[in-house]
Amino acid sequence: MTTERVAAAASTRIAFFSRYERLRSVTSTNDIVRGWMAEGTPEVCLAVADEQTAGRGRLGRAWIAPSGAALMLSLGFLPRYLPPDRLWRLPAVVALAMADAAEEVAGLPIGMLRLKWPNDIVVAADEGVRKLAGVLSEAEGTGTAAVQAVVGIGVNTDWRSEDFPPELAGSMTSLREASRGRPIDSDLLLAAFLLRLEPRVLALRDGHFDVAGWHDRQVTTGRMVRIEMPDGSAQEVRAVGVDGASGALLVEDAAAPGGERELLVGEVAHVRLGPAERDATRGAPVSGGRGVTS
Ligand code: BT5
Repeated sequence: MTTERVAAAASTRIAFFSRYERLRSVTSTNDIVRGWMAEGTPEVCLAVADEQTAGRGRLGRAWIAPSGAALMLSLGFLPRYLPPDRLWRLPAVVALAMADAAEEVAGLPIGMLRLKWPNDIVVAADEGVRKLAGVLSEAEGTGTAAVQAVVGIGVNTDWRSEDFPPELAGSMTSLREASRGRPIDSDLLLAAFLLRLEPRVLALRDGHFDVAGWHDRQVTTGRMVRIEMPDGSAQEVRAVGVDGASGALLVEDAAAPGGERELLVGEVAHVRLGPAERDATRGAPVSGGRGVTS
């Protein structure tokens, strides 16, 4: 897609948004959108920022992103069309639309970007996975007619590996690095993302969700994972899939009915991934990785 086509497409998409602001520096785009929703702004509203002074991840973790090297945005939804146990589909469609857009804008092979449950976008390499983007979903009024959800996403775009913060250098990547040095324009990525987001949100309103696409991008399936719980305990188990109804991660459990059990997003603090075993004859990752290293 050419720059002109993406720009034209993005401008027509603005009509989909009830409010769209591009901001220079904010604490967190999630806070901006939450404030708008408290004033009664309808869905879908969108805040994009060049810089965040208090960008955050889940469970109070920090999100670090220098100006000019990342795309940071939040979307506000009034998802009365989703039952409470399907709210997880909002951050999922944001992650899926961004993965599609990022592959196109960075010229990556389709399917190269994977989702690490619940909603990280990662690049899988032999030595492990590297995080490209993270999603923060915050809901209020769940189960009531006043339900609101703010979904924020941060993507490492034109960030060079030599500039990665030392504490993240071993676990993160950027679109620039994933595409072997191709310069990445965050505005183009934003436009491509908005193009892909709209049909996915319209589908959700109609009761549809791309379970197959979500399922296919999961990087955990067939791998050993280390599940860290909020109380500090941890367990190593084999992930066998994801559940398109509950959004849960499915893990092996010999004691459970059917030999597997569900882990819901709110129950888990962190998932670490073990290496995939390789099929020596074809070089493809296969189920059965053992040992958790990162
Ligand atoms: C996330 O949390 O991955 C959600 C990140 C959401 C960021 C967006 S930016 C726009 C909006 N406004 C906000 O304030 N937030 C959202 P979590 O799964 O908890 O991961 C956080 C962890 O990722 C940190 O503890 C670091 O280890 C790591 N991390 C921080 N910054 C990173 C980066 N730029 N790239 C890769 N990893 C990073």
